[in-house]
Amino acid sequence: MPEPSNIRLDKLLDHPAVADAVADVNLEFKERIAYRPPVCEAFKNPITHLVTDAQYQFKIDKEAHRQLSHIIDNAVQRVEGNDDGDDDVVRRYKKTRNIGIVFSGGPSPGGHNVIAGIFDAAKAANPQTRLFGFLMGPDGIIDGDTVELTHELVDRFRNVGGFTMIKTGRTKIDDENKMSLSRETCKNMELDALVVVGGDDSNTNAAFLAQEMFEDGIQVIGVPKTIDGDIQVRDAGGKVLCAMSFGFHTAARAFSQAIANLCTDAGSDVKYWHVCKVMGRVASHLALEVALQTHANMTLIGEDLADYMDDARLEKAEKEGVVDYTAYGMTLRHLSRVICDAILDRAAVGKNYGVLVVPEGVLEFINEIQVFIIKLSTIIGNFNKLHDQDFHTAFPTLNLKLEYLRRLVRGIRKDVSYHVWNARDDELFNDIPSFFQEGLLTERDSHGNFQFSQVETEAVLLGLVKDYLDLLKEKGHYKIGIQDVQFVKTLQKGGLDPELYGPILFGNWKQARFLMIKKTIISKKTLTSTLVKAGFLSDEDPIPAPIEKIFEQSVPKFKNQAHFYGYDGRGSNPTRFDCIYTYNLGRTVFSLIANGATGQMAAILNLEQDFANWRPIGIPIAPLMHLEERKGKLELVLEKSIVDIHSPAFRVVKMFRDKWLAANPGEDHYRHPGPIRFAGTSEENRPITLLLNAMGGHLSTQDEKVAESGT
Ligand code: FBP
Repeated sequence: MPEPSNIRLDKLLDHPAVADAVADVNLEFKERIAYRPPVCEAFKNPITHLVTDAQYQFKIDKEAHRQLSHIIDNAVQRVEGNDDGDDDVVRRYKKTRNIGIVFSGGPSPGGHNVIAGIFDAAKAANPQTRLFGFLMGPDGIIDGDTVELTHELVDRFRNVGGFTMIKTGRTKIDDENKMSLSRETCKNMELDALVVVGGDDSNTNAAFLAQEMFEDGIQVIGVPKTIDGDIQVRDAGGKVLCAMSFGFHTAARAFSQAIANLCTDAGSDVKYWHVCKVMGRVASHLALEVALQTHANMTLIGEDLADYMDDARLEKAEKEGVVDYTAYGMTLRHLSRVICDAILDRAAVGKNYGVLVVPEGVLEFINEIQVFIIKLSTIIGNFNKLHDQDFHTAFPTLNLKLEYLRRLVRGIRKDVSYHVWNARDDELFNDIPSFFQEGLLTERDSHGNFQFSQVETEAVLLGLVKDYLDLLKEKGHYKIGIQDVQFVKTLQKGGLDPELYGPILFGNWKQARFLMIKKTIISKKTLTSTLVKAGFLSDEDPIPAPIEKIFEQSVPKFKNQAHFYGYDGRGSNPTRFDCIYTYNLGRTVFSLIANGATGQMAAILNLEQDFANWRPIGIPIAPLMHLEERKGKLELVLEKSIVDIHSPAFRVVKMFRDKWLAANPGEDHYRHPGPIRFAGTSEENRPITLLLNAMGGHLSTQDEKVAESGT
């Protein structure tokens, strides 16, 4: 190899190593796009047919009957291979079609494989069939912005993350104008079918589009997408139809890898608490999976916090014969105390570090925040109704707004809102950092729609945690435990007798491996006076160096690092599980289209089992819809699925909480799921929540005991 100084620039650029480095594709990428996921048994036949599966029943909403009459009677359909279709069936299956596909909402790893699956199945059935991608999400349908999906285009994105092929957008087709523009686009393009790849709202949209275009003969099929994992479908009897939306596994694995690395770092330099907010707009599914994947020291689960009951308050209320609604659900302040307890418990055994996982949507489950939103909207609404000036003009600064709220507590009876805001509200509200108070006080609609995702949740919590830790430190409760052997060594090295000093300094001398400096010793001054009182020192003497050293080691400095895991994991290349899942979802979509279905959502049964047992199905969307309040109106929507606190996955996490907190002298229990590897066998793994929840039912008390003992 020539000396670096002798390489001419043109030669340097020709060098294979340089060419590799500057190429946009690397080996892993090449392997990805060359990979062809296996297909479910049904797709090995040249054509498929649909078989209605009557074992699945739904409790149908009257309004869904009224608004979605064309598709409400749809049933669950199994996609099966068809060997002996007559000519007519084959002709219908293989007819030339135009199919449009749209991505809707946030990107979710595997979306490109949905397209690839539809594309391969459609082209295999009939090479003349044309597929179109709507650009930039539903706006592409409304505006008629499309790109034809060619072999060349599809092949560039196989098994690759993101939605870069056709992009995505969050527009909802939620009014008559947008609906009729969309219908016009589909008609003008002579589409046979429209495929909506999206979350709960997008699949709701898919149902309405299916209804709208039923008489035009345009079929609409939905695909369950979202990293949040909150599309999980069961029938009325609880039988699972869709266990997990696609992309969840990849995002959870990406977050988990990064968080597991932080666990290693935290346990190495032992000085930071890492606070990791993980995406999931509302539901805490991703945080739960991260807990299972990483065994981080503490993971908050919003749904669990909402379930909290303050027994002391309930008891008091019962004695007084009143109902205390504030006893249900956890307050922010209480939550910060729970976090502080964990920090204190670890500090007591010398671990002034750790990893805390916070779900993005946690505030959604804090009762008092919901109550604030409603109360403040009412107060602002009342003010605006009664005065010439609007609330925000009358009180332009946060201080003025807060002062107005305080006046309400003092009871300005002429203001109709005086009974809405009480002293407890004021007290809790004053606990909240000012930027969050400001956020809560900004104008919103009468039902208080609030953008939780825009709030720095971790900052809100950390602010409260730090304040309380300071208080605990002042009171002498927050200290770092000192290992007994270390104390003995330090004192002996400095020529002092540990047996003499131990009982003076520590509250638990000889009782534990980690010694806690007495609560009354909170400063060098109090340390000196303790030693003076014990007769070990006179007022003028300096504190002996070894004692001072031990004291300093016992003084906690809470240092934290905040992280947000969201967009990065959402943009990750899919795990092998998501590659295979999404490709087969795409094949399922085409089978549903080719067999004339509409208003169905593609899904795969038995995702938790071996691939050989995966079964493609169509789930009717309309029977799943129910009425929910949205922007002040009752609307038919597909229900979001939040974490079930009785599910095996949550129960396991709950049982292992203490073990993973590791507030004892032993090791931490961090788990390293490793990177998302495309090759090898580890990527055959499925989401752990999926595996656990497939066990169904509840764990027996015996199981819980076994788990708690960690054996
Ligand atoms: P979808 O429900 O559309 O899949 O999006 C989910 C999500 O990734 C949430 O986890 C997150 O809160 C939100 O999108 C972020 O939205 P945006 O991309 O608009 O910032």
